[in-house]
Amino acid sequence: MPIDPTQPYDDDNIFAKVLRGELPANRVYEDEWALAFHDIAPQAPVHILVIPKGRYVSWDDFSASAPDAEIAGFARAVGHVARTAGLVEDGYRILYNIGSHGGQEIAHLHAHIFAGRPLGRMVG
Ligand code: DGP
Repeated sequence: MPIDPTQPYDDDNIFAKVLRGELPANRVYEDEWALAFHDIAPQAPVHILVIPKGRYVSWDDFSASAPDAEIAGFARAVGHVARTAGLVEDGYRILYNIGSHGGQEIAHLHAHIFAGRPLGRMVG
C-alpha cells in the first residue's frame, strides 16, 4: 500500500524499528548518518537499502528540511556502500520511491541500490 509522503513521520514504521534494533536486518554498513542492509525481497542480485538515521518520511521532506551536513553524510554513506560492495566497475542504480506514483511502501526514506546484472532503462 503506497504511503502519503506528506504524512507526519511515524515512529512505528518498519525501518524505524530496524534502526532501533527491534527488527532484524542483514546489515552491511552503519555510520553516524545512515544504516544499510539487504532488502528482504531483492529485485536484483544485489539489492541494498540505505536509510538515514534521522526521522524523514521520503526524499521530499529530507531534501527540503534536513540540515546540509545530514544530506551530505547520507549521500556519502550511499556512495560508500556501493563502493565497498564492489559495484562501481560494473555499475549500479540508486532509486528513491516517493509517494503513491513512486510506489513507496515504507514511510522512512530509503535509497535502493540495485546491481549485479544489466538493469535496463525502465522507469516503472
Ligand atoms: P519502497 O517500495 O520503495 O517503499 O521499498 C520498500 C522495500 O523494503 C521493498 O523493496 C521491500 C523492503 N522491505 C520491506 N519490509 C522489509 C523488512 O522488514 N526488512 C527488509 N530488509 N526489507 C524490507
